[in-house]
Amino acid sequence: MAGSEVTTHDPAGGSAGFAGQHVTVAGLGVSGISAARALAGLGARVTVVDGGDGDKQRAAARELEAAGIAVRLGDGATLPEGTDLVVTSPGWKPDSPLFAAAAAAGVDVVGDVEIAWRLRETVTGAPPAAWLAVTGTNGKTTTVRMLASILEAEGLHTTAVGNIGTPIIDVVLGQGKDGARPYDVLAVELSSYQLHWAPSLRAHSAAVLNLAPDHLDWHGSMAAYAADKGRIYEGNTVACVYNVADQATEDLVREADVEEGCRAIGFTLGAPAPSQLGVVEGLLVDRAFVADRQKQAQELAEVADIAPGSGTPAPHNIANALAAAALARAYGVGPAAVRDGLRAFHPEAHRIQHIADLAGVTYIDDSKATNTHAAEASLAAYPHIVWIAGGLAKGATFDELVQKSAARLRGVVLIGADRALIREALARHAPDVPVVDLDRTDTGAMSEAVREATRLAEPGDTVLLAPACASMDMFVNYNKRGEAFADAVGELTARDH
Ligand code: UMA
Repeated sequence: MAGSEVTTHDPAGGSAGFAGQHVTVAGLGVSGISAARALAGLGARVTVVDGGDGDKQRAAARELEAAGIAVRLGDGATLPEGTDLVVTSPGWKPDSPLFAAAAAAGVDVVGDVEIAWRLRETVTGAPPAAWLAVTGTNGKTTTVRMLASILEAEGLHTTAVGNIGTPIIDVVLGQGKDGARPYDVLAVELSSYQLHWAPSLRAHSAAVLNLAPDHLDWHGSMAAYAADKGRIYEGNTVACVYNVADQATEDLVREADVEEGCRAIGFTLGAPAPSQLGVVEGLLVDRAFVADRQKQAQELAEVADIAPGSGTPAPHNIANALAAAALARAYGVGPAAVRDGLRAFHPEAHRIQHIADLAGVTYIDDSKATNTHAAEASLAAYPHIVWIAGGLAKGATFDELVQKSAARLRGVVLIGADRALIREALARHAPDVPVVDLDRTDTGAMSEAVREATRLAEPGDTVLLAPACASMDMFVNYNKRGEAFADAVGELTARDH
């Protein structure tokens, strides 16, 4: 390794090799702030650089400067003099000029996940918590939350960390502080960005849920994106969990260099083959972690145990539950805890969230479906749908999504800046489906969309907000878009039905 060498074995929370090092942290967001504070706490001389110079960055900069950390705003390209190591935030693209400067100076660039991984053995002196890692284009957050719920049901001390929003360095360094019980195991959500910058990560077990084109502007190609996702399997010790329905995930397992004895475990919505988890007559069944997988199967839970109270689970959430169960079983969790953990799990807001049943019509908020892959999973979950779609397309095309979903569509209400792209795909592949095209982006637009959708719906139908687009043309974020949908459903009167 050029530049800096970080020692990992450093019992009782020493400097872990960072003392006296000049570390440049790229990015003053959630991960950058966490990394900067942690490294300064370990005795490193830290400079944070950020290309932005807005109010948010200035406020964060003042706080870090008060803690003795140098911050340079408005220049994310120049490498500070004397840098020994660059620790980047995940959002920074590999071709950023800062990294070209680092390469020219022979300085390593790693991410905050890499630092957390290297530090994990230095903190309590006890064996570090195992990492059960999850990636995939969609479903990561749900799956790690399900996994954490299952691990908790087993009585293990755990938490969900990583891309989910809790910086992993904070959790690793916070271990055992103030007498707190150290974590037994962590449920780690990893994005392709984080995986790219974490070369020495070796999880206990890991899952890739699915693989569809996303973030191609960051990675440069689908092959590069897949390769970064596949890093999650590198060095796994017990299980590489893949999606039987998504060959690309199994290919990544095949290409991975794992520890001797590590097994490939599939999950499927069908009946499981040996070394798979699957579904048989409404039951989640394990044919992988049993004494004789040729002859035996272990019942884990009923499908209805997945977040009861949130309606019938959508197929992709059954798949997420199977992936979470596979990782938990790889860690040695018993069947009862899988059932109890899935029962205790509550879906996050705006992810296939059941809002109301009114006059026989079900209203579902999947505002989180900001890309076509997520919307496709959501549309596959209901037989007769009035679909509310549109927003910012981010360069996506909609033909495949419309083709696959056309037979389920009772009607479509289009909103947002790029709605013409969806309208044209509908004209090509679903010309008989009625379409309402709402040419307004004011705050009342969602109310009108919900009223129009209700007009198109018949009893037994689902009105589904699954925009397949980002929200920022009309809303602050997808949360606000989902809230506007729920408010609009709340405003419906008997007259609307
Ligand atoms: N910046 C630059 N130059 C650049 C890029 C960014 O100066 O070229 C600066 C920005 O001005 C900003 C900071 O860097 O101040 C932001 O860094 P970041 O984009 O890496 O974001 P963080 O706030 O550190 O949050 C990151 C993850 N963000 C991304 O991967 C884009 C969060 O995932 C994650 O929760 C958090 O770390 C903690 O681990 C969010 C996400 O959208 C939820 N992830 C993507 C996804 O899920 O699809 C991958």
